[in-house]
Amino acid sequence: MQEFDLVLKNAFVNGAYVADIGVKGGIITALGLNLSPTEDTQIIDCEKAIVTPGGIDGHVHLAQDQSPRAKEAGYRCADNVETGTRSAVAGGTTTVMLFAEQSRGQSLLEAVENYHALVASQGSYADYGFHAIITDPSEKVLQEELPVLAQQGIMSMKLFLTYKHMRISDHQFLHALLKARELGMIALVHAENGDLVDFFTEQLEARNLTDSKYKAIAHPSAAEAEATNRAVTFSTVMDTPLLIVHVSVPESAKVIRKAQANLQPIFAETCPQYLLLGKAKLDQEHFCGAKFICSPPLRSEKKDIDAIWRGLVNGTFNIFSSDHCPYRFEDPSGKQLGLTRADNGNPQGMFTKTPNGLPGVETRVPLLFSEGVLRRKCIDVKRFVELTSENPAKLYGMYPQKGAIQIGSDADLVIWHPESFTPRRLKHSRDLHDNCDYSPYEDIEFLNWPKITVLRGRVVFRDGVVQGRSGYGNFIKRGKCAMPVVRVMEQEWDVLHAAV
Ligand code: DUC
Ligand code: ZN
Ligand code: ZN
Repeated sequence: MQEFDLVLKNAFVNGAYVADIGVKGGIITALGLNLSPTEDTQIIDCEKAIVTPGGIDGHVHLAQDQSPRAKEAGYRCADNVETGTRSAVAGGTTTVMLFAEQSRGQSLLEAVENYHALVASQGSYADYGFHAIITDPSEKVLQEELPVLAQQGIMSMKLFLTYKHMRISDHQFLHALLKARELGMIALVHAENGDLVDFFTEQLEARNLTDSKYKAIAHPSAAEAEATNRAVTFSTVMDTPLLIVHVSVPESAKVIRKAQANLQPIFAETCPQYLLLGKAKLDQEHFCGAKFICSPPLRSEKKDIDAIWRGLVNGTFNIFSSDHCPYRFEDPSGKQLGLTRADNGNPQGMFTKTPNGLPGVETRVPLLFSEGVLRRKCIDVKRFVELTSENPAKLYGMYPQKGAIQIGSDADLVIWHPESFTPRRLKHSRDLHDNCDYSPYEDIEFLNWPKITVLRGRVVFRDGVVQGRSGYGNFIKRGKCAMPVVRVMEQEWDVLHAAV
């Protein structure tokens, strides 16, 4: 007889069928009716509540204040690895993709080693992988260091087309994509035209228009659409799959949709803030707009937000990530860095000095379940699972170890409340487990929330309380992107290889 450490009885698996889920050694080993527990088996009766695979957040910044640049600016991230991953599991996310950031001139391998050491010192509640942020794609980094990272299972790089201290030139971008193609890595691109943003920022500053609401004007939609178009063009020329991260406006979604219709290898991510928060959030008294400063900024009206929702429904967006990057509001090293005094002594916001980013790793999965599946009913559970777990697992080379409720997959599971859940408005201090001091989503009434989160067979969150300690989370060694793409078998420039 098969033995189990854990059996989830009466699970409404992915909202599709009711079955028991048997778990042994952290792995799903059986799916069936009336699985028999033994004496030592832990049993959880799901009472036909929906059970989905543990969420995978493809975009999480934790302890991103270690770089010389962040130190110089005096930024302090609200979350380290321990608090950020504690928050993740409390919101049904069992795997987070973190960013190991290379400073210019630094070895990429050293940046990754440092980040490994940081995570080890703090311990993670969730499983995790790293994207390597490349700010200095030197010959050594691309030819010697990246292949080592690929062997270590770090199969993704993030490239920036904006931010003075991070952006790479088009020439460097092409080199990085060429290497990504060779190693089977996926490139994530922050697509904003840095010169356009810098130009408008300077113009606004010269006119003393620096309050939080001007952040939206400093980053015109065209800056995102132009850089997206460039990234799409380069990806196609290089025949290398690429993901545009945090797409925020319909103009870029349109570019992406057209490329996808053409079967170009383009994937796209959007985030809760671009579906649920509009430009009015930046225009609030008492510097409160600073709580909503992020890049790309919130600058949409309702009709544009609706267009982003449509992209989520029609498949333009493949993954839904948080871009969790929290700074406390009441912290002189957090959002308050952007509060200065005008010449007349009145308080004045300075969006250029306000750290960019919003918290959201805990609310991501419940928000999409509540808003997308239950309130708007514009996506079903299947699509919800694709966006929050299955596609990130495929894109980042973890499928089917992660992102699936299948025999052989890690037993990473979220048990939702049965229908008896009472809708409730979120209160940061009562409900969330991060180390920030606010949530951008406090106005929203949640129609459900994960009741239990299981990571590799262990209950890590139950009825509002995180269980156990940090340190159970493992580093996940990843393989190649498993999202289907149509490759162009022969490029004209393949002659370059032939000539070597
Ligand atoms: N924008 C980013 O690109 N990353 C972190 C936070 C933010 O607002
Ligand atoms: Zn970014
Ligand atoms: Zn980010």
